[in-house]
Amino acid sequence: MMSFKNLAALLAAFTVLAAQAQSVEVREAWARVTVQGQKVSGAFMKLTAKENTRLVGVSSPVAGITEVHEMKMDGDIMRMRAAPDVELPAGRTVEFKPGGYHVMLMDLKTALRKDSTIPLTLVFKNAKGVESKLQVQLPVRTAAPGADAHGAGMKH
Ligand SMILES: [Cu+2]
Repeated sequence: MMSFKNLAALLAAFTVLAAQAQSVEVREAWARVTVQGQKVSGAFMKLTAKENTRLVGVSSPVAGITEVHEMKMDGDIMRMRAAPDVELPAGRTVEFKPGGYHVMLMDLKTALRKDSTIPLTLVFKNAKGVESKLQVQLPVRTAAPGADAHGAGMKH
């Protein structure tokens, strides 16, 4: 028979787990609309972690392959590479935006239609190595305001 003290400890542990799941705030998330036949799109958002955290995985049922990519200037050439591990320092907002970090949705199984939403699962790892998952619903939009360095013509 479980003692009251053990039960209290167990409940406290659950509370900690629940809090960890909420430890990264996702704001202004959106995915880019696709045109007929387009198999690749991008998703963008702002991530703010309460404690030092890393984004170690992304997945979405709408895409065969989902990866985090980073675009960076290499001299005067813009290069894109996979970023399997993105640092989210405590309290600092990391922006995923066209021309920087972005979630690449490849081998799309369905068109991303304007005003629909798509699910995206983010996998985080905290400083202790504990993983947590967060599922977000991204509205599908035509574009964010401002420059667009990662449009439909982008080759991967
Ligand atoms: Cu990309």
